Amino acid sequence: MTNSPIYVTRPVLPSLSEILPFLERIWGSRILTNSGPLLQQFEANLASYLGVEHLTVVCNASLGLVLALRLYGITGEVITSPFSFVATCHAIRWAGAKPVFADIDPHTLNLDPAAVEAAITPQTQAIMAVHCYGVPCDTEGLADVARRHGLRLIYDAAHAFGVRKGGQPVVAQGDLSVISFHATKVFNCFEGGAIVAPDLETKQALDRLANYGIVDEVTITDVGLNTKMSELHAAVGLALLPRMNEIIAARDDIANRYWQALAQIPGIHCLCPPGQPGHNSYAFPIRVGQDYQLSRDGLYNKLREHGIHARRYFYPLISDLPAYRDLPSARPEGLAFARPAAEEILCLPLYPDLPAADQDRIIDIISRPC
Ligand code: T4K
Repeated sequence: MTNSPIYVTRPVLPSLSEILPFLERIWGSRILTNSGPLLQQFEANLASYLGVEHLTVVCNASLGLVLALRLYGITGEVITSPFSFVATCHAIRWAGAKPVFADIDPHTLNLDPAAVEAAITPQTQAIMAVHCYGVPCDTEGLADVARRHGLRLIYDAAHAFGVRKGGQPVVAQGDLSVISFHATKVFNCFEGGAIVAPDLETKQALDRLANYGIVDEVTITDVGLNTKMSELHAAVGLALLPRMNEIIAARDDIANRYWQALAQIPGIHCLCPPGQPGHNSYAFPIRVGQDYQLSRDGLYNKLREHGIHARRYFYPLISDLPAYRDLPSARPEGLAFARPAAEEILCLPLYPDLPAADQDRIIDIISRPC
């Protein structure tokens, strides 16, 4: 047991001996960025690990989402979830488009296709759905709505590294999917992300957008950005990737231990049952019901008193933030399931090397909070 704070997550790092050979290659070549050899190798290894053919690695998922929207020239309305990290909606604004909120399904916490369909107007151009906590969206339902209304379907797959649905990689769904490799994610490169593309032509277009729109020394075809990943970040990814099965299995074990201990407590509803095939145990969210002894915030504060930093992902709702709350779709009566989710959900500490004694302490406090 430790008295130091227990955070909601901790990144896994490659050992220094695992990363050193990659650093030696960088120092030897003095190629530091601009699609260097490590970045290219990382893209190939990553695509193979994820089971997809084409992807563009970028410096973070936020800019990946901006590029995805820019690729299709989307400046009209984009229907999205209010129950997500702010980056989802900020990306829509940075791309020059207009976010429109639709409600979530109370079970998956992801966009409800029927609510999406009800929010469509003549200005709607795209849907940006989030696989919240790595739980797959209703991809068939969303694809059906997108197809019938001629909309682009872009997935914020920030949480969905390695997730499979029906045996297939969930990041292969939709027009594009954007994964995050931030320090807080299942797989990290300190900072980073990837956009999964359906074909080589789309990948090449994304590569150009990620590098100012440059085709060659004298040809610049698009108003691109600089969203490249450096060789140093790619080195971290290359060194960590071979350990990902082991890392996800360790996360599953922690999630399973929580489930065994907490699922029977009155008022505590565990939202992501472990052992679901293809899940990545991104988080362990619990819903604190009326029949628990404390409110969600009461439990959050109680854990804090003990140095345990559980987090209220995602509170406040994006639609309640000053930048978005005046949008017509932000009215609370239209978000009947998202609002209670933001008020009742708490994500417990989960990372592969969370010590069992620390996890027992967390379980103990939740079991006997008063
Ligand atoms: N879409 C969704 C659905 C997302 O969740 C995110 C990011 C994005 C898009 C955008 O992806 P990126 O552009 O970041 O690639 C964190 C992360 O900063 C953010 O990446 C993440 N979602 C979000 C859910 O969580 P904070 O403000 O809660 O992070 P912070 O600094 O409080 O970190 C949480 C805990 O993690 C700390 O208490 C300790 C631990 N930690 C954190 C960092 C950064 C470490 O141990 N080491 C570290 O280096 O936003």
